[in-house]
Amino acid sequence: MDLFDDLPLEPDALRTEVAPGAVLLRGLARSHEGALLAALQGVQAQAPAHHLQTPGGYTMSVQTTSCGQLGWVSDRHGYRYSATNPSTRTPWPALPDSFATLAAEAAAQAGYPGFVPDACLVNEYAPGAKMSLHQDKDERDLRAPIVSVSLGLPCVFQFGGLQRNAPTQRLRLAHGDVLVWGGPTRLAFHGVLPLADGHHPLLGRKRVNLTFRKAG
Ligand code: MD3
Ligand code: FE
Repeated sequence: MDLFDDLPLEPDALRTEVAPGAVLLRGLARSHEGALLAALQGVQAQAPAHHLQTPGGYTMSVQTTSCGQLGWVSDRHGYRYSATNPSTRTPWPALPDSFATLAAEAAAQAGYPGFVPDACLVNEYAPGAKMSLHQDKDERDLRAPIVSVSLGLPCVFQFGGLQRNAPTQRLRLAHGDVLVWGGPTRLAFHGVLPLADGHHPLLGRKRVNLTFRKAG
C-alpha cells in the first residue's frame, strides 16, 4: 500500500490513451535506464541543473538544465529557448543518442512517427519540489508532440484542459514511464504536485524528468 493507491486515474496497461492524443507508455524507459542515466551524468557534468528564476521574480523549486540544439532559459526578461546556456555561455550539451532513440521510439508507439526533437529539458525534483499548472506553448511547431520520461521517485502528475480553470485529473508517474503528449491536448494545462520523500534504488531521493520537444 502506498500514498497513491486511491488516485482516481490509475491506468496500468502498457499503453493507455490518457487524453485525446496523449499516450502513456508504462515502463518503456526501463530497458534503457542504464544508458539514460550514464548519458544524464554526462549532460549534468557539462551543464549543471540549477533553480531558474521566473520572469515574475520567483525561484523555481525544480532544478533545470537542457541538452540538444536548444535549451530552456528563464530570467527577468521572460521565458525562451536559447542555443546558448547562459550559465556557461557555451552551446548546450548534444542530445545523447540514447535520449534521441527513446524519444523517437516512444513517439512512434504513440502514433507520431518521425519525431526528431531539438531540445530536451531536464527537470530535477527533490522532495517537496513541484511544478505549478502551466501550458507549454513556446515551441514553434505545436503539431509536434512532447515526449516526457520519468526517472527515479514517483510523482503525481496533474493535467486539465485548455483553460486553467478546467477540471484536472491526476496520474501517478513512476520510474521508466513515458508520456507522449500531442494532438488536441498538446496545449493542456499540466503540473506536478509536491514530490513525496522516498528513496529510489538508482536515483536516491529525487525524480528526474526529461521532456523532448521540437522547439525551433
Ligand atoms: C502536457 N514537466 O517541463 S512532464 C515541463 O514532470 C513539464 O517535469 C513536467 O511540464 C515534469 O514543461 C511534466 C509531462 C508533460 C510535459 C509537457 C507537456 C506533459 C505535458 C506539454 C503539454 C501537455
Ligand atoms: Fe510543461
